[in-house]
Amino acid sequence: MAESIPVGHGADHADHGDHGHHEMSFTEKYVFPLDHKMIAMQYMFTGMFMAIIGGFFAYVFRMQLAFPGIEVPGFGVVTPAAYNSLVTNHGTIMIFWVAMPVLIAAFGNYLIPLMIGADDMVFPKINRLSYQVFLVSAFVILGAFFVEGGAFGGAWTAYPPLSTKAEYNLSGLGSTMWITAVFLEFVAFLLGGINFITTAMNSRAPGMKMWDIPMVVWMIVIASILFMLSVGPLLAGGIMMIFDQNLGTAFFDPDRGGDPILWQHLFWFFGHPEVYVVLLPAVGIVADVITTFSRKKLFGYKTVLYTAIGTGVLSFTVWAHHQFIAGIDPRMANVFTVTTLLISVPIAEMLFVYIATLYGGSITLTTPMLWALAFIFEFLIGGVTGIFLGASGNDIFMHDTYFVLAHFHYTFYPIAIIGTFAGFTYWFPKMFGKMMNEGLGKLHFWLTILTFNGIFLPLFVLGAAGQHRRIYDFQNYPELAQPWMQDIRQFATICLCVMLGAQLIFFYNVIKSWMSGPASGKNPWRANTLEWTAASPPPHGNWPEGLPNVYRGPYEYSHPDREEDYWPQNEPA
Ligand code: HEM
Ligand SMILES: [Cu+2]
Repeated sequence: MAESIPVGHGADHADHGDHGHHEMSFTEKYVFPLDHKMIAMQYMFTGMFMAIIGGFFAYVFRMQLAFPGIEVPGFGVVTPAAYNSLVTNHGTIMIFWVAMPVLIAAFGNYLIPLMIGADDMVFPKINRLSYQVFLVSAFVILGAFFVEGGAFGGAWTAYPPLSTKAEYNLSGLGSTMWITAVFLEFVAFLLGGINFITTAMNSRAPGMKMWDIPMVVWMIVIASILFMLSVGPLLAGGIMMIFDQNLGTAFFDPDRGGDPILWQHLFWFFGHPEVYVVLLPAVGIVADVITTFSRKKLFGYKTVLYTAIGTGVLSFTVWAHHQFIAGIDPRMANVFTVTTLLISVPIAEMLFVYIATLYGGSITLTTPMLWALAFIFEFLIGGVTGIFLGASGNDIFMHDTYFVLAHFHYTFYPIAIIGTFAGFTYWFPKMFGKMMNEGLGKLHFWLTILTFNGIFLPLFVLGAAGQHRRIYDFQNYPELAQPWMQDIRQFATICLCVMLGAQLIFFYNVIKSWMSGPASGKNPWRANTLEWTAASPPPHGNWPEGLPNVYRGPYEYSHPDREEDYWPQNEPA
């Protein structure tokens, strides 16, 4: 069987003759594909579809916060229960059904074989299975909105006893569907991770050494390892939660001797590394984009790599910073304060490395480059505000306020949205063989970035003024119902509406460029990495004429001995 032997897949292809293949039916090609690029597209467009749903939920509950009690156009009046389940599923969907599938699965599937010079993943059938399990999980999470009691409303962190008792969360079946969906999604990513790691390690083109692997590939590999190492306890916790919900066990139920804090440990032991699981691929995308558009070598390639690994290891030691007010021993809180403040060092270092890469480069501000620069700038705000929250004494005041909410949106939004746009606009010519429209791309960029800051910067202020998260109607709290506060809420919501509207420009640009954009050729950005040596879009098998050889690292831009300012990895010296 081809997929059990790493090198076998290529041989398998040769058997088909000169890639004429048998004509694949529509179902074989688009519904149950084995080609890594098609699976990548499935993940990409499912993720984008889920982003629209997650964004729509944000629109509905932000309308409720800005104009309490109104009939939200396109939704209706938001009840308190609906508010809770919209917030819960917004968070859950954005992390597990948008950030994960797009950044890891879509970019990982698309880029890993193409950037290491392989014709496909090592295990194409596991790859296909991964997407199928993922798709089922998406149906389960969305299906919960249609069952009796509605979708789960106990927050994306699902703390017991709220999450385990139907009489508290009011959504018996919905809460079981929520945890089942998350469980299935984890299974899908375990299956995907096996492929990413083995393919990157075993199927590299001849001549490609460890240090010749492009950064985005490394980052997806490290992220997959982090995911695998952290998810086990939460999978166990998920089963325990399903038992508590349905079979009368009491792992987490304090009334009957269970321990609700146990869940918090299991959740955050996974939950904090999860931030790095989605962060690292975005960091990798940014590395590849900024080197191309500053025509410079990545400053400190190995430094970035070791830093990423070090950050990954450290990320297993910070989880209890989410539990500073959960009654943990203050001495223990000190330990977690120290580890948390420590982890900001490598992250800051990575950003410095990027700034050093840009320094003195000949920078062109293309749309992907603007996104990459915005990532550096906006993520910096997320990182710096995290330091406030990592200090346990301060977090006693800040915990569960909108300061926290603004902080983590300044990390997740750059990761999931900005990072994705950087990668998507950069590799669009490869994926579809067409150039995107730069004017529309820039308009979309500026509208999205300005409104993003318009939404979330003011929320730091509200948070510092004591505004709590997960509140349905602030008019019930006189100290939070002051007119200036309501003005800020309305401003944030209006910015959100403009931002969501601006996404139409993006989808219009994608469809129009795909249909009638100028042809891109193989290497429109004059970049070094191997994917740019394949046809655009690459055919099944990627290089039917024969796989490339590699002679050097991925970032040899502006080499003094060369006339051209780039030096493709596959070009003999
Ligand atoms: C599209 C713009 C977005 C807006 C306007 C927005 C707004 C919000 C607001 C206001 C809340 C809290 C509501 C409450 O506590 O009552 C929230 C929660 C959350 N958001 Fe977003 N968000 C956006 C995008 C994202 C993205 C891209 C991610 C992650 C990739 C994300 C992840 C989360 C998470 C994890 C929660 C916590 C949910 C919970 O408390 O259970 N959001 N969002
Ligand atoms: Cu954390």
